[in-house]
Amino acid sequence: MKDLLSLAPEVEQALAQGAPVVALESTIITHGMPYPQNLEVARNVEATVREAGAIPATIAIIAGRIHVGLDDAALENLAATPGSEVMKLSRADLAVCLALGKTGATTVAATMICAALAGIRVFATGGIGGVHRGAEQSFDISADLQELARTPVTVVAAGAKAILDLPKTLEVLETLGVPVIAYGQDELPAFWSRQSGLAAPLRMDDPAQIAASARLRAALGLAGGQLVANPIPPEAEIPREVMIPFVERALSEAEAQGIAAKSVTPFLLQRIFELTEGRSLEANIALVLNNARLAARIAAAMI
Ligand code: PSU
Ligand code: MN
Repeated sequence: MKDLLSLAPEVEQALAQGAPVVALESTIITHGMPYPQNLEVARNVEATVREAGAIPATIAIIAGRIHVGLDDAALENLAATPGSEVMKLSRADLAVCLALGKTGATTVAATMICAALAGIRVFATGGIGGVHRGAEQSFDISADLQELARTPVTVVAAGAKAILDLPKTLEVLETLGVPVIAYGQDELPAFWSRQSGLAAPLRMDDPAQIAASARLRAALGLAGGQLVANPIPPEAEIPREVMIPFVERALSEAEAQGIAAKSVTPFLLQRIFELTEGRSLEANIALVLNNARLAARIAAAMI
């Protein structure tokens, strides 16, 4: 394992001392946001985790090794490389990327796997993948959902992206036995918006409760992690009724152009960015920073 896993010195030290560490994904950098905002966001998210008292560990595969914690040069290099030249890695792709000695960005699923290997139990991101609209035809259901059922990492996200079929995403998570915990409100948040029109299955108001339920899952011998759905701050949100027409338009364009498989999520995010004239990116940045803060508090409560 040592041959495959490279821990940044400060991450290794924090884990050895039992200090709080928060994992961060890299697909959001390579496939989720345009350059150079992606680099600025990646740096700001790390700084936010530090300010909140934890050590950040951004995860990516670089030249066939799993890196847990990237230095600034590695972060910059990843952010500046076009998404088309970096593999987008989920559970299915991880070992192939390593075997080929390639560079790849980890999705929520792959980041959870690498975090768990390193001994990190909390991970902050923007939004998880889920059940795509029309999945009854396309079968497009993100591997992120299965991963939450198998790998013991608490994932802090702003709900699932509103480009997805949220009711179906909740149903699949329920079937898989994944706790979906809204933070501080009864309603499931919908990424750019605080409201989704759907009741969240579970609610907690305190990071210590979230840490306790992670511990108790392990004590009960229950595999898998937890999804914490943290609403975007009110001042940064784009209300649901404003987002709906943009989302609908991006979805119909994707269908008309035959966008499929791994390209669906990056295509939709990029089109919504254009259609909202950058407003969706501002909201995306605010919610990721907000998730980084909460994840750091949960990681501290797990000590
Ligand atoms: N949320 C974002 N931006 C992103 C993603 C999520 O705000 O880029 C990425 C995550 O890495 C997530 C992936 O795991 O999209 C889901 O992709 P898919 O739908 O192909 O499983
Ligand atoms: Mn998919």
